[in-house]
Amino acid sequence: MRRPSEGDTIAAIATPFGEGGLGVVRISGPRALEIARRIFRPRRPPEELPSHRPRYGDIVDPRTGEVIDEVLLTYMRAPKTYTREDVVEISGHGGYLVLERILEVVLQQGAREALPGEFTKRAFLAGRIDLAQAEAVLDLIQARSEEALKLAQHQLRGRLSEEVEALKRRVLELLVPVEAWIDMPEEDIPPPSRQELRHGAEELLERVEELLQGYHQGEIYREGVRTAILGKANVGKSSLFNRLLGRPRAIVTPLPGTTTDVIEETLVLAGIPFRLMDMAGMSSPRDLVEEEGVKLAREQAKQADLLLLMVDRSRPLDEEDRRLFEKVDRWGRPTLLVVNKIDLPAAFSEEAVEGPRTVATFSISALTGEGVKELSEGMVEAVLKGRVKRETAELVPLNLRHKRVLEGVRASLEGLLEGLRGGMDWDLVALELKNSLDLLGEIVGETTPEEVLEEIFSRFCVGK
Ligand SMILES: Nc1nc2c(ncn2[C@@H]2O[C@H](COP(=O)(O)OP(=O)(O)OP(=O)(O)O)[C@@H](O)[C@H]2O)c(=O)[nH]1
Ligand SMILES: [Mg+2]
Repeated sequence: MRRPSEGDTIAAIATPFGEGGLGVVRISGPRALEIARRIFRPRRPPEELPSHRPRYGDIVDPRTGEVIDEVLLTYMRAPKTYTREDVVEISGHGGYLVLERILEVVLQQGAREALPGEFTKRAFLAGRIDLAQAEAVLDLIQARSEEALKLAQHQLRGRLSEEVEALKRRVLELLVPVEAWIDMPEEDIPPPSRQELRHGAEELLERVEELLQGYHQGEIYREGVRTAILGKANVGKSSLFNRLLGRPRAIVTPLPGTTTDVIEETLVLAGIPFRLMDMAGMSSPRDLVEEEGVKLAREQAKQADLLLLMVDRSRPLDEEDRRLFEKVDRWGRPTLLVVNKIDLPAAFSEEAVEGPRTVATFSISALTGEGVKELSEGMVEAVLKGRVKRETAELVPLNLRHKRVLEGVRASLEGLLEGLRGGMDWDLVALELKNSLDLLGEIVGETTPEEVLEEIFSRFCVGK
């Protein structure tokens, strides 16, 4: 068990800012009940606040006797609460301003305003949830799409934690005989088998690799697929951008050089968030603004997860198109070739295009919408085939922190395997195994340094 968090009583508005019909003020800590008694007047007797049962009544400012709001108040006695401390939740009806008034009287009665993530941090410190689960709460709050939500819920249920516990058990199984051999040389025990150790370490390494592969997949759902629409000026990039979004977000004109900045919007297709970017045409810039625009477009495109490379079929391909193809080849990003303006007479045929190495070609008209549905299906497919498997249930979601820690475990296991081949000292073998064990502990928060904890919990919003 970790140390319980003792000390002060915290409070915050737990529901998001805005015009919700209902809102919650949450109090946690040793003085929660006392504060509730002072500010709450039940509509009907008795006066007591039984645990885990909502009571109907009014919040009253004890200094003035003014009734602030009609509420449901629930007192929950420790330890069966989110934070494992005494918790009071007040559901008000009167909108955000009234919630702020309720919070104000709660603070006047001796609570302190909670820091972002402080409730969840207390839950973690009390051992109610582990760190991977706390992070899942965070992801849940920030989830951008349904799939991301599913992943986060999965993690909340402890999927990653289970995996990590299993890995730790296996490291321990390897470590125990080594430790025994080191610590009790006078006993009559046989030395550990290097062969078995090697097998064990190889198996572990394999599992760690598998987990690390899950990172990309989780990341795609969490962060979205950065998708850049790329092409010469005037080929119809902004028209496609608007068409995919289903609204006129970017300016479209017959003049080349219309778009100069990068415009980004999120588009969710089949549960995958695409961060769609419209940008300046990659043509010779005519002035400083266009020059900067082209530079920006190139930087974005280089880093994109997916490129939609667009050409205009109503005009012959030229030097600028070809130069762009070469660039795209060099960047090596997954690319869909989009042949636009097929409603106009063709100046070349798609088959004849010596394009860059592309995943697939799509012929569309951004003007009429023809072929755009197929293109969006192609975008989904490119992501699913290339990087994401659909069976999210099988996926163990990782965030960047988990990934870094697991990479540390991988390095440690690789070092161990190399050492075992070279006749490494038993002391060092034990050290590498212990190192892996410590690192694994970091994921669930047993050995996580205080700064890392601070950083994680500070990303929460207040009230969680
Ligand atoms: N006939 C036809 N015209 C199109 C199509 N797509 C775009 N256009 C027209 O082509 C012109 C340029 O379209 P934009 O969407 O602004 O092109 P862009 O690639 O964003 O241009 P820049 O921002 O200048 O690089 C506009 O007049 C559009 O109406 C299409 O599929 N068919
Ligand atoms: Mg444009």
